[in-house]
Amino acid sequence: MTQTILVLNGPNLNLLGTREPATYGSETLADITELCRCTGEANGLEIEFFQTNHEGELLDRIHSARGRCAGILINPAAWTHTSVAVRDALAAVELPVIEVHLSNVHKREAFRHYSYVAPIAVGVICGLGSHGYRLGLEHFAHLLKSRP
Ligand code: CA2
Repeated sequence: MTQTILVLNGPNLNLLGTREPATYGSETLADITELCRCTGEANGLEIEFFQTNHEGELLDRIHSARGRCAGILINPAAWTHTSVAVRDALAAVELPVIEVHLSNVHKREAFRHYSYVAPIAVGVICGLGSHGYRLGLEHFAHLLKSRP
């Protein structure tokens, strides 16, 4: 049976490729969606991709993964640094979570150095641009293969 990974993207990531290319690169969110689909296909994973600018919608989508998806790859964007609700929702669904950021948040403003999500994540990838999404999905494939 094909396992599904939910790939979630938080606020303003729909603007990728239109502004701030020095920080976030020139790829659009559609390019990243395609990259995730190709990586999923190459690794036997089904990919469900979702972006929202509304925190409640993200919470509902996280809840919908429980018992249905094998893991969550998430770029929570600004909510990384502000949202206890996103962290609690991720913890509640009891699925492995990988946090990803396009930019190296540790090279940036101090308020980006803390993540509410990182303590409940399997791992965090940052600063590798869209390649981080690929690496995160490949790691899920590896994790799921080594499960009993
Ligand atoms: O580096 C990342 O992936 C971030 O999650 C991106 C967030 C930022 O708040 C995090 O600290 C790090 C911001 C996403 C905003 O994306 C934009 C894209 C193009 C133009 C403007 C914003």
